[in-house]
Order: sequence, then C-alpha cells, then structure tokens
Amino acid sequence: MAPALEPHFILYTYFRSTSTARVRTAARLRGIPIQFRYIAIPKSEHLTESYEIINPNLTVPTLVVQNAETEVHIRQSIAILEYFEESKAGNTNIQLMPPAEDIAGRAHVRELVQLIACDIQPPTNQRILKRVRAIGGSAENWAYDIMNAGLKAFESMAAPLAGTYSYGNFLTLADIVLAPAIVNAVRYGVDIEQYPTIKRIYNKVMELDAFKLADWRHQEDTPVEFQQVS
Ligand SMILES: N[C@@H](CCC(=O)N[C@@H](CS)C(=O)NCC(=O)O)C(=O)O
Repeated sequence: MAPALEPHFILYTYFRSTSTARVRTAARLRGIPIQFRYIAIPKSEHLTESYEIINPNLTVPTLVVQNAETEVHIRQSIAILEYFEESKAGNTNIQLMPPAEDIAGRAHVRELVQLIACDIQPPTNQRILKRVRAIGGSAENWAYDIMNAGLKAFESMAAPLAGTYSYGNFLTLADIVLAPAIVNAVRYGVDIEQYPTIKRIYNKVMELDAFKLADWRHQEDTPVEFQQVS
C-alpha cells in the first residue's frame, strides 16, 4: 500500500498576534512545514467577507489542513496546538504535553495554558480594547491591569512546579503560550522583574530557535523597522 501523503498546512497569521505566535512556535518545534498567508489586522483584513468564510470568528490564527480529498479549518489556537499534539505531523517524538499517565501534570499545564488563553488574552484583544475606548475608558490601563493580574496568578501557580520551564524541565504548551503573552505584557508596561519564575522561563525559551523564529520580530509581515535578523 502506498504511504499516505503528508497533509499540507496553511496558516493565516499576523506578526503581532500572540495567539498565532503559539502556533508558529509549536510548528517550528515539531518541524511541521507551514505555508503562511498574511492577514493585516490594522488594515481590517480579518473583517473581510472572504476571510469570514475561512474563519467566522474573524480572528487569527486559522490553520487549514489540506489532505488529498479533504480540507479542515481549525480556528482556535489551542485546538491547533492539540491537533499537532495528536497528529503525526512533523517530529512526533516532540510532545508538548506531559505523558498520559501524568494526569495531574497534564491538568497543571492546561490550567497555565487556559489562564493565558482564556483569562488574559480574550479581554485584552484588540476588538475589546476598541470597545473600551469607545465607552471612554483607557484601553492601555485596562490591558495593563488584566495582564498584570493574570501574570501574577501565573507566577504563583507555576512557581512550585517550575524548573527550567513552567512544568519542571519539560517544555510544554504552557511555555509556548507564555512567551508571546510576555512580549505583549511588556508592551503594555507590565514589569516582568516582579515575576522571577516567569522571567527565568521566558529568558530560557527565548534561547531556543523555535521561539525566536516564531516571535513577532521574525515574520515576513513584520514591518522592517521591527525586524530582527538574529
Ligand atoms: N481564542 C482565539 C483568540 C484569537 C484572537 O483573538 N486573535 C487575535 C489576534 S491575537 C485577533 O485575531 N484579533 C482580531 C481583533 O481583535 O479584531 C484563539 O486562541 O485562536
């Protein structure tokens, strides 16, 4: 029997998107080849009718998985990360969740992931900040408060079990989700010096090529003034 053809992956991405950076990082770690399609959020390209067909939630990332006869759209970053984890794409020796028998460890990684992906990112998304501005609030203070409180909680929850990474010495989805959240938090003025565990983990993961190459400064759609070569 002929071997099944590898699926073709297309990722709708925006260089600044922290949710998309999670996917770019996991794909790099696993060695999953991905074709990028660029969606400029400031130009509202995610609000077009053609993109709405691809992702009715009008957000990035969207991962399109093309097989010989099927095409699947995955429109939530954590669902994409879990898809990679459960698929045979790339290097399957690289698993980014603790093993099945470590159910407490898996729950811990998930609580850290969800703290950022459910409690920090959604209320500080651009479309929410726009609404805060529209009712006369300070979007900057709003984002700062939510990010700072969320990272304070992350620090307390991660510190007891952290090692090199958020969960002992195992690189997990918690680290993948944390790194871009730190970039964004610093952008809004959060002082990471308050959070020694987070700071240590962030500095450690940023030594890895996969994290560096997936970050906001290393994308083809990154404006030249922000691009970093190394
Ligand atoms: N829960 C979604 C969140 C996606 C999301 O909010 N993406 C942001 C960029 S990080 C976006 O597309 N924002 C568009 C907007 O705010 O209008 C996921 O994890 O994929």
